[in-house]
Amino acid sequence: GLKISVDGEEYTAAEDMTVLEFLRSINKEVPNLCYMEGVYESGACRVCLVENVDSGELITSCNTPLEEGMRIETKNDRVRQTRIMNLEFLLSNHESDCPSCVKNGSCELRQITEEMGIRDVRFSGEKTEQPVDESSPALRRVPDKCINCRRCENICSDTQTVNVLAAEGRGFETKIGPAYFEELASSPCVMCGQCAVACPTGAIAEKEYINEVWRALNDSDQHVIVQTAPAVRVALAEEFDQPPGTIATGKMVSALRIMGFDGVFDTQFTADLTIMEEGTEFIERFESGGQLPLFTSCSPGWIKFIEAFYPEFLDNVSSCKSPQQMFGALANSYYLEKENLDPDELTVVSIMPCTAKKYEADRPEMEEDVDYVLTTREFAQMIKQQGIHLWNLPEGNYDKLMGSSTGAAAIFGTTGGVMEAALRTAYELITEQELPELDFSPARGLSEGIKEASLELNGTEVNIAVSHGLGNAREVLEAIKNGREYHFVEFMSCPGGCIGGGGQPISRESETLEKRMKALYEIDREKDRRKSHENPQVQKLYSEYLKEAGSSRAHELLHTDYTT
Ligand code: HC1
Repeated sequence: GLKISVDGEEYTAAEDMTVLEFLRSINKEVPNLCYMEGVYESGACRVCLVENVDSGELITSCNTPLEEGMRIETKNDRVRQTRIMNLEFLLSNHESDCPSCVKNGSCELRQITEEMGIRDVRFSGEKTEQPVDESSPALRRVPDKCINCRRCENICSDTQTVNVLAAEGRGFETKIGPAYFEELASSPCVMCGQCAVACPTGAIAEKEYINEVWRALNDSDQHVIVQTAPAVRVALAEEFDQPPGTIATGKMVSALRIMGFDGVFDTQFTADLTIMEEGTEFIERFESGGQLPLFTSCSPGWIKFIEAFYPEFLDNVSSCKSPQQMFGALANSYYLEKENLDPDELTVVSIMPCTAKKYEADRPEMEEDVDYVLTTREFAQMIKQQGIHLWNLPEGNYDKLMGSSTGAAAIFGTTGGVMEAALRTAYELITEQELPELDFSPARGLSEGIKEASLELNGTEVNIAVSHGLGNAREVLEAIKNGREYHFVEFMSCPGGCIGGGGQPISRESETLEKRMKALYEIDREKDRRKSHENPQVQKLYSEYLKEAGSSRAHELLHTDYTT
């Protein structure tokens, strides 16, 4: 190990660490803004400074490697004063409308300013002035709140390989944004919202539709119904001081009823339906020599990505709408008929862990399906606005008609889940035998960005892959171009799948995704039925309304096509 001295005390350290990682390991937290654990360090914010006693220099701890014999001071007055000064520089060019900022509750700049005890900003000089960008249906950019930490750039360019957010200019003139400062809507932004999760301030966040939804709920002429995505129920509780992975399904349903929704439904119902349609599509392609591999289509950021960057693969994408859009289409047909409602009287709201779902609902080919999409964060806001104590509520139940789901649908919310759910059904439909083991472990887990497996279906070896994060999607597509043969591939835009969506509660803890994932597998395990084709309400929908999977009615309502 390395011999290191910190604030006059001797330590032995492991090799290959940065100074910041080491300081954290000995329980000395260092304030920082541009650093993202395990992902990114740039030294750009200069808030994590410590003193190298031997060189006399102040060094950025996040990107300086630990070296043998280093002597470090973390709390002398020079360190403290310089950190404060650097923060004041950032604050002097930051739009400080904190009380009304979308990130008020989760702003790291605000939190660090408080921790450092800054009560006065000594510098007031020139400020950069850039227009707010409202062009995107999913995201809103307020460049004057940007502190140039580059976290969004790193996520957008390195992790997602979308390369929309990047820095231009130097020094005071440095600005982060799409190339030539065009609007987000004219850029190839896929609206995954990973930038909004990464941003330590309110410089980029979801576009909110809270007021529109309150207006609909308060309009006595409107029948307002809501659907909730799988990953919301295992993250919402974090906004109410519960640990990640707390399952909030029943309390969430109760809150929605108190808020005044006329029907509370589950996107998991249409996730089961998606498996029926997509499974049927796979079997058709598989048995009749159709275009393979089949790519999943439920993650709208992924759809925008393939449309923008790999249009040559669009025939591989399943024609199934996502569960969100399938629900919207059924709400505006099946449900409308059952309830004897006029189309103008119905408002359909979705609660999603995803910012790109706002964009999906806005796509011209299916804009009739869903009216408003709220993120998990917006939903939590609304619960708080009504003074509802989520944790004191009883466990509510979804409405019957489109509220029941199997375990297969719950795991849609984590990477690998759609594949596992599809295999549970496809195996039984193709082989006409019962699947001996439901848990499909090769598709599970967060540590690998691309997971692969092979299984036998009626004597044919089927190769599958599961990819999460768009950089990994790019890698899979390049591999296919170079001859890799798969039959079925699941793609999710966000690292971790929907549990890590751009609309989820913001957490800087490394275990959060793991805990949300485990909670979804727990929901699956606890369900009486764990295969989509065994969902009785889905069976009823087919017998009453759609006839069979892949029918012309099903195609009309539940399938779509893509644009280049
Ligand atoms: Fe997802 Fe999906 S799982 S895309 O990750 O297929 O957003 O949660 O709702 O539509 O069901 C998101 C989650 C979600 C859809 C389903």
